[in-house]
Amino acid sequence: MLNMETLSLEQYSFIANSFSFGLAVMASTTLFLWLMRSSVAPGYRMAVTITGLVTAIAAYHYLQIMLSWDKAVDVTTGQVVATGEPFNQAYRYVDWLLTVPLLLVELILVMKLSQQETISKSLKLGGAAALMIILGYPGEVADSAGTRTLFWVLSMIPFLYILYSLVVGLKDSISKQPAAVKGLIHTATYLVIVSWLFYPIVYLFPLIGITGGSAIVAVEVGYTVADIVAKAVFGLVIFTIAVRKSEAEASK
Ligand code: RET
Repeated sequence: MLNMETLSLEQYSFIANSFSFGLAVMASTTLFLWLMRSSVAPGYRMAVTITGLVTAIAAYHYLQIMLSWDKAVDVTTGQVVATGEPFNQAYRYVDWLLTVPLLLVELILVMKLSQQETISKSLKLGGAAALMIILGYPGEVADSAGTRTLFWVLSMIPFLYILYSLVVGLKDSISKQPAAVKGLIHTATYLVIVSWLFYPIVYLFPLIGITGGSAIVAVEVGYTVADIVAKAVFGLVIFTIAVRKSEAEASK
């Protein structure tokens, strides 16, 4: 459980503001994606719908995270006083459990592989992603550095498998993509790799000498920034790929 009283009032508000920003980004990206869905060819609408679903699920969880953050302390005295109600970090992990496999499916769908390949890649990568999140949670809520480290190591195993599959396994598929989108699919794949690398690094902050309120700021703001890049920015790249591929197919 986080010790909320290690936060200064400024740190507490900074985190609250970053959650609020996260909610605004996720909700508006959802609206944009769903409203623009008909501007892509029917074959890509599923990918765009799922992209919007990811940001919608995230918007809901950011709202819950904000409410839980608000309830965990009382600031009416001008200081951060814990109310005794714990800040619920499970919302973040439940959000990831749902959205991370969907993000991978999105990337696979936009490549339009054979049905068999789509299903087998989605199951393998989606399953590994779920395992990675489940193994991370016990460490996130643990008070001891040893437990945090142990679950980091365990969660890194499926994580590295996913990265390896993306870099090596999808390279083949990328080379078969039309020229107009090869670059963008490349960008999407590397955006996944770079933005996802953020998470295990943010998780390590409390273990590498950042303490007290600063550790809470580093972790909460760090995950929020990573979520915005991995879901909203990535979603818009997927949408652009779908638009370009639709145009390329229409002019054939
Ligand atoms: C954890 C635990 C420590 C080790 C690793 C982790 C990886 C988390 C990742 C999360 C990605 C989340 C995304 C959310 C957006 O939708 C669980 C922090 C490897 C990669 C992309």
